[in-house]
Amino acid sequence: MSEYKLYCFAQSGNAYRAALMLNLIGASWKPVFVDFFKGETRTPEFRARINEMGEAPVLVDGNKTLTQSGVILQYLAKKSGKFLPQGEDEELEALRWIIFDNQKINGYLGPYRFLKNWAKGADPAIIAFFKGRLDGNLAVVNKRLEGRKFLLGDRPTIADISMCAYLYYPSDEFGFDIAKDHPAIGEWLGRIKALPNWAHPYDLMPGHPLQL
Ligand SMILES: N[C@@H](CCC(=O)N[C@@H](CS)C(=O)NCC(=O)O)C(=O)O
Repeated sequence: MSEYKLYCFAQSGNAYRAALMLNLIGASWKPVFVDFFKGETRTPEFRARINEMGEAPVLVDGNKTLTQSGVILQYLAKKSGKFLPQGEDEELEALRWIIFDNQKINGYLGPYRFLKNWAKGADPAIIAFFKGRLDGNLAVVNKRLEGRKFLLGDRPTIADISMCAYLYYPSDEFGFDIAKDHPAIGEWLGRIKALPNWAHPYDLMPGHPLQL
């Protein structure tokens, strides 16, 4: 029997953070498909039984149920001892980048990609607004990675696993090539991809290709 269950779906970069972490630490886990595109996260059943916040990912470890990818990453890092920031300064630094990622990078990339690919009648002005914010925020991360192997230094941590959430999805889903426009991000993505047990989100989680 698998040690962990992860509620997730292939198109979710937020869920990919948890799925990738489980793979990278060599955990035994199985995905539970969340039918996000049919509105499952908004049903009263999902909110009552799985996550009151109405979101994936959700990690189940025995009697413990955790949500918010940042919390899940922290939990798995502490439990496995892998990708764990060392000492208070690194812990705070990792948290700083995880919050910046949640709000300013993947917090924009997720809705931007959703509006561009799947929302019907999305206002182009909103998509353009997100793209403008993304260009500036990705430049911040690119600058941080110039001369550094990973966000905190020479070693990959949960800050990197959080930050890469949406960045491996195909560039045609974004309409621009993040790795090409931001070369230090491109090289860093290559370093994460080279870690043992790395897998692409579309290979790791159920629901690809999408059937609408
Ligand atoms: N900050 C959360 C974000 C989770 C999130 O927004 N998940 C999306 C899927 S990518 C979701 O489930 N949205 C549900 C909805 O909008 O109904 C995390 O990092 O776990």
